[in-house]
Amino acid sequence: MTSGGPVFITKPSLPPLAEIIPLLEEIWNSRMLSNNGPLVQRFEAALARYLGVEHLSLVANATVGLMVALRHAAVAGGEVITTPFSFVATAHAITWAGATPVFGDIDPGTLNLDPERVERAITPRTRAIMPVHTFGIPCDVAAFQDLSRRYGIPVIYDAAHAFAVSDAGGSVLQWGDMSVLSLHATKVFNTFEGGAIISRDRDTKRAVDRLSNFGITDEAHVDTIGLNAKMSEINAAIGLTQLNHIDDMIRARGIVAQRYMDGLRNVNGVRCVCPPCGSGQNHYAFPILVGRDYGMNRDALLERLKAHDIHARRYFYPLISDMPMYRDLPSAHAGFLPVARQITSQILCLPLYPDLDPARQQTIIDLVIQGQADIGPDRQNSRFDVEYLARIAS
Ligand code: T4K
Repeated sequence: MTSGGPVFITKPSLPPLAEIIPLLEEIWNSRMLSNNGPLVQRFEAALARYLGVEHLSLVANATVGLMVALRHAAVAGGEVITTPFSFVATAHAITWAGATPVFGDIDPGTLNLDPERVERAITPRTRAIMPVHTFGIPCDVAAFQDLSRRYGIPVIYDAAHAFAVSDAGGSVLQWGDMSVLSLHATKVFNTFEGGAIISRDRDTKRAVDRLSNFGITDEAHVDTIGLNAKMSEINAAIGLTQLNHIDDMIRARGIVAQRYMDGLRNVNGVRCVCPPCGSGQNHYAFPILVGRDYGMNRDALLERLKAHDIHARRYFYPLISDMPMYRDLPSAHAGFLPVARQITSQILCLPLYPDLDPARQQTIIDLVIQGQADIGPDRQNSRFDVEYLARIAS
């Protein structure tokens, strides 16, 4: 066991307490705590400016944000094509919106939903496509745009991981009909809990805002079945102060990611999953794939790190399509999702946050390097696959 305390997958960044006090005083003085108060309005405008998008709505978290976006797309009673390789909120939001998730396989390079597989899954019941920019790696946005245009189906991005991610054309959040960001404690930019819906136009933003506020249009009128998805003033106060530091936080993440890249570049059987060079990355996560030619299987490496009080995470394992509430869907059949199945058995996200101690990070790198030579009984990935299938079936 190495000393130095536990290292978790992430450690939320916080602004200096002193910066937040004046905003708390504003709240205490105004007694406006929620319902599109002054700090929410200020933060909404500031965040839209920072992200380079025009129509942004703050919400309580990404899960309700996705529910609102899907509700606006009127998906109820139909199907929404999505990825099985994501956090369970992706599929749950579809189900809560009254639709059935249809799982498509993923691209082995980006780990994102594969547009070709999506096209094959489109039926007259398809109401939307919901890709995820997994780990902040941009989806093939042009291909999804093309599908959307040809079939007349909206694309709603689960952009929970894609804060400040951009490509040559600017923010990836500009693509699709709507994108939903998470501002949760574990994300690149956090407001403790929070989220944001980016809409393509003003009318969509208006509709989204109404849906997030019970469907209320004015004191005497409610014109749709909305829900309470509002962000509170205190979350907005945190967001406003976090904005002062976000560039430094992303830069620091980049340094940590680069140290992993340098340290793990030549490890046999380990592939670092990285966004394409030159894109505006946010370094949300550092996923590696532990292949069959590594010295042990993924779970053995996870345990080895744990023995040193280092808590890597298997994001995302199991596949959503293997969870009890989804595994009987026709699209969840293992044979349809060979890439996702392979990736979920190999994926491991290493701890990454701005102030990760370089010495502790070196321990992580050393342990991964040592594992490549450690050919023992744990190495049997094929056995792992069998165990995985048995576990999810039980
Ligand atoms: N779509 C996608 C693709 C998502 O990944 C997510 C959320 C969503 C939608 C929904 O977004 P939100 O509705 O949450 O806005 C965590 C997060 O709770 C979840 O937000 C996130 N994705 C998911 C990938 O990770 P858990 O259950 O793995 O978190 P937990 O509690 O095990 O925390 C991980 C580690 O982080 C802990 O070991 C310690 C550290 N931690 C965590 C929290 C909450 C802290 O140090 N401080 C904290 O406050 O789900």
